[in-house]
Amino acid sequence: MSDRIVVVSNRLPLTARRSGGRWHGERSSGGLVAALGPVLEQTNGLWIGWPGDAPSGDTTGRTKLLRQWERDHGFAAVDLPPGVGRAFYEGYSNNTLWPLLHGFPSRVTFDPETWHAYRDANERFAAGVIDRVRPDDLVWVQDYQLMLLPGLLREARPEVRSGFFLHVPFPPPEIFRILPQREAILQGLLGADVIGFQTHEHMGAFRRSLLQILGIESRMDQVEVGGRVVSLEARPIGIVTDEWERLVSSDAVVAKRITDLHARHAGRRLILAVDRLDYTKGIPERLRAFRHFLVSRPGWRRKVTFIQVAVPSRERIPRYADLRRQVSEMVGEINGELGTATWSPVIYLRRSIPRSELAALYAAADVGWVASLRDGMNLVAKEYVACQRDRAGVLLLSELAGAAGEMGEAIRVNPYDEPGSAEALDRALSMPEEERAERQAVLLERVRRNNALVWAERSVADIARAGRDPGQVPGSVPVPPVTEIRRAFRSAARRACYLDYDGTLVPIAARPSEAVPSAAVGEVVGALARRRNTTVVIVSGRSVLDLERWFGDLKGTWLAAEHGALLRPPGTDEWRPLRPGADVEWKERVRPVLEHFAARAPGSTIEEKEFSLAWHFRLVEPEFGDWLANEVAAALDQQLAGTELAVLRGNKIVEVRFAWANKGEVVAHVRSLGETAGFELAIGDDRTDEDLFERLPDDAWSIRVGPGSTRARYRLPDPAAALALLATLGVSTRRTH
Ligand code: ADQ
Repeated sequence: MSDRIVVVSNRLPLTARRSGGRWHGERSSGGLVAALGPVLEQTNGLWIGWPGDAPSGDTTGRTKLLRQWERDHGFAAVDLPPGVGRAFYEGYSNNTLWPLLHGFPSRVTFDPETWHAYRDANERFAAGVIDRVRPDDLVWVQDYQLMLLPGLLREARPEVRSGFFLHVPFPPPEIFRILPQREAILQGLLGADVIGFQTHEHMGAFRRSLLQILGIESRMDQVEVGGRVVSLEARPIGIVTDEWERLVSSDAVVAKRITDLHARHAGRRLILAVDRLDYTKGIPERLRAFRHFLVSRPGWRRKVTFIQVAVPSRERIPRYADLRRQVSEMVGEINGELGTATWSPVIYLRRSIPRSELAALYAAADVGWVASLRDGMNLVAKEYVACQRDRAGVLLLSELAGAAGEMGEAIRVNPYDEPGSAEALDRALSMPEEERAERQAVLLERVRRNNALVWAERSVADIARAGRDPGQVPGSVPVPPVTEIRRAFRSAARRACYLDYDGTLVPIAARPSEAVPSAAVGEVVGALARRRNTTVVIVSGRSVLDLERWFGDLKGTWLAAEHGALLRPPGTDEWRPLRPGADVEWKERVRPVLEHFAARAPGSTIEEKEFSLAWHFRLVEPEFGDWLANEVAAALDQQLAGTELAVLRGNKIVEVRFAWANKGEVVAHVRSLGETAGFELAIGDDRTDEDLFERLPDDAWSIRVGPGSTRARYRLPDPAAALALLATLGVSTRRTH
């Protein structure tokens, strides 16, 4: 990894503080710092962020300290005026975006003032980056406070590669679209080359918002905007597992604390919850479920203790202050109602505790309980598993946390289901050791493997790749040099042109039957075929019937139907299969599968050709169509494994056909019949045309029409441009042959 990494986050990992008249930096020890530290060090990187409020009065010492940080540690500070900082952070970030992104629309506050502050703050962060960034740097922007930054950076420095990672969830479009600034936020994100999410679910929700709000269609893992490709990645964040394991296995302070905890709670099972005091974490819900557990299962009373550790957070926001009061009251209620003189059901620690204390609690607890109502990932779940090591406690994990997708061996709970959660707790406490050990071993292995360092390295590699692979970026495939192509065409003794039909000679239409060639197409192709020593091959996925109808009269051209399964050589009326004697009995097995899916997607149709079956879903709602298409492809892939058939995803189509029926084979066949042409040209618009490009020599004129990754050397925007190019070749200014 040699490119310099520039991380941008709301907070710097150091906060400037004054004590005893002197300024000093206080380090925060979050997981992000630990994960990014190594990547930044390796590349001599920079971290740009806010260093904490500057109190009024003399701040010369502070300014000096910040300068020194940048020089010595690569920590560059972006200051925010107090009014802006507060409206940006507490206002728009935490009172608008946080509840919205977590899917709590009723908690969202809309205030145009805070939006201005958000934009202002993002501009200040952007300026901090723009001042320092070099063309080869990789900029990596963190989280929801900086969603406009990628767009601002793209405007000012389009050459710089950048990524964005969203630590929190992305909500379904029905929720996201209530945000008055929804377009600006989406556009801001699309300024990045890579947008990373914690889970596929969040990524899917983002894609649906792009479609419903901006009308931008995306593919599974990429979006094309303004001639650029933005990659989408699901990259679940991890923890620095080694550090937690080391604390538990070889730190004397931690070992002592664990012994103390066991002694203090001898004869009782410990249940542990650790959260920021935030309404998304389901703290009251879990307390209610715990109370339900004790009330409905009195046998467990005095045999369990529930330790709730909660670090206060965002306390200047009223809703958070309310939550703090509510939790304190609930704890008091439960202890008052169910406790005894020698037993408190709930122990409540409302403060930030040192890592060694946290590690000891994780290690000593029999059950780790995560009850998030919504959570991007939830690192506590992973920290608990890491600290349990071989001890095999049980993790109760909310199915609404991102971590649930990765931690299937935990006991999943719906945090809103009070009796269900109580029952799950009972199950966790009663689980036989063998089963606990089995689940823990698998979880631990995965937490170790998908750790924070791997997350950081993969994410940085995603950004490094952006803009480097010419096949991925439409803008980087040049337009064809028309004059040069004409010259090459004229000077060659023999020429061959392979032309795709749909999307290349005619625009894609809503229904295949509507994509009828205009008179111009016939004229251009006819003129080209009339040039001497010029072989023209129309290579299409269409049926014999369609090609006959539209090009039957062009006796001088080759026609290749069904991707080359059937060929009509020039000067004949006769169609021949590329492989005679192929058996199509398989269609009887595949048709019912396609019919099953077609019935679920009104507007989709099944097309039967001589050697293939296809399911078209252009008229189906795109998101649903793509999702079903994945299912069809997966179902058929399995069914057809080991046969000579292939399942292909084209443009709004899933097709089953013989693996040998591909356009590359047509090139091979035509080339095998005659002298090699000195001029070879191929034009096509989709995946199936890539087979054409691949089979031709490197110096052939290969042209992709429209967007999408390609191995073609050149790109034209649309069929009209392709037709114009072919027209100039068909016209002979001087009859040289
Ligand atoms: P958070 O909402 O902060 O993070 P989480 O992932 O659980 O949620 O991380 C909390 C961190 O704070 C943990 O590392 C934990 O050890 C620590 N912590 C909690 N209580 C503490 C206490 N009392 N004392 C000391 N430390 C304490 C956001 C998203 C998450 C996402 C992370 C990382 O909301 O969904 O997992 O970012 O991407």
